[in-house]
Amino acid sequence: MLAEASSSLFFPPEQSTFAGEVDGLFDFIYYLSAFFFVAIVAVMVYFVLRYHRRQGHVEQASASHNEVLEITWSVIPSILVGFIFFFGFTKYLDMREPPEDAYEIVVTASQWTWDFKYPNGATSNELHIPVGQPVRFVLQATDVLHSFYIPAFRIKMDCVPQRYTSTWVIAKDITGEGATNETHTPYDLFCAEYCGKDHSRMITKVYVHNQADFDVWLEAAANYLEGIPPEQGGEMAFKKKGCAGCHSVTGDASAKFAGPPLNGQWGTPRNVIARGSSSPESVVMDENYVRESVREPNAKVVVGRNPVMPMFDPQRLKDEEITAIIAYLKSLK
Ligand code: HEC
Ligand SMILES: [Cu+2]
Repeated sequence: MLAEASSSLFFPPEQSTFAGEVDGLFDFIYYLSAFFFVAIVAVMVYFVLRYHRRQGHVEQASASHNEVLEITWSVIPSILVGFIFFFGFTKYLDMREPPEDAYEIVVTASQWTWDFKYPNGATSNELHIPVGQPVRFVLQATDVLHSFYIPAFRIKMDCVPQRYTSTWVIAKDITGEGATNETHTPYDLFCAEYCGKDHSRMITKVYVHNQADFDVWLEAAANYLEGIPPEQGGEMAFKKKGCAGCHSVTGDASAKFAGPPLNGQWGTPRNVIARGSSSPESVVMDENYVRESVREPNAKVVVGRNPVMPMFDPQRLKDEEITAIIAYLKSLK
């Protein structure tokens, strides 16, 4: 589609320092298999035609042994397989061991969003990294298995509940605005482990910046609520924290949104069942109701709705962010 950096027959452009080696090994295995497939089928077809049973033909005793042939078909494949193992294993070790000075980003996967946390406290749900520098990802999952997969970088690693995994990468080129090479649109980041209903929507983008732009982005991301009106900051928080993945703000109640639309709801009453109670009561959507919906989503659940709203603790969503989101929800007609 685009004029690419080197790209292989099967994969997007190679955008990490690993990518060329991964593709090289993949191509080697692929073409080797293709070669043997064609060669074996061709010989087989030839033998079937040449030696099929004919009228009046007398069978010969089958040769029990042929040393030259046996050694040949043992040694050549052993060398090939040995090469594949050696190359694959050493590259695998490289991909497991980040340099010590790698920049570290904590990745949290949860149904069905990605959350990236940077050393200065900034968070985002699109991934931003500096170019040409080792970046280590520490991966975790809050609910079920997910898998962190960036095809352009050729890295993939499971995110496992109750434990940390990691992977790392060096990105080769910058993306998007300010890119010296216009062909690099932001890369895709997928969840590659089936993780429930909206697994296929657990997709985000990867932006690669030069160091100066990255520093600017990082600073702004850490203090993104400062110096802008609360409802505007609230809108950013709503998107950054993944609320927008489940709640529409246009009244769209279609199945792609797991939660109810949140526009036009401010100040309106709803019937809820409080935890531990069996009879419904009426509450209006006010500041405390929103705060409680986020911090303790199961405290009150609207009658007839599934209690699947995830809990956002102060680590994941700061108090200032809730305050800003409240201002945003008030502004939504
Ligand atoms: C995984 C999907 C999901 C995400 C992410 C999510 N919610 Fe929800 N939310 C729901 C569901 C489902 C409900 C309805 C169940 C209930 O009332 O507890 C809900 C209910 C709510 C309610 C009460 C709505 C009402 O009409 O009473 C509010 C307010 C709310 N969410 C705000 C948020 C905010 C703010 C965020 C982001 C910080 C967020 N939600 C993230 C799924 C989600
Ligand atoms: Cu997933």
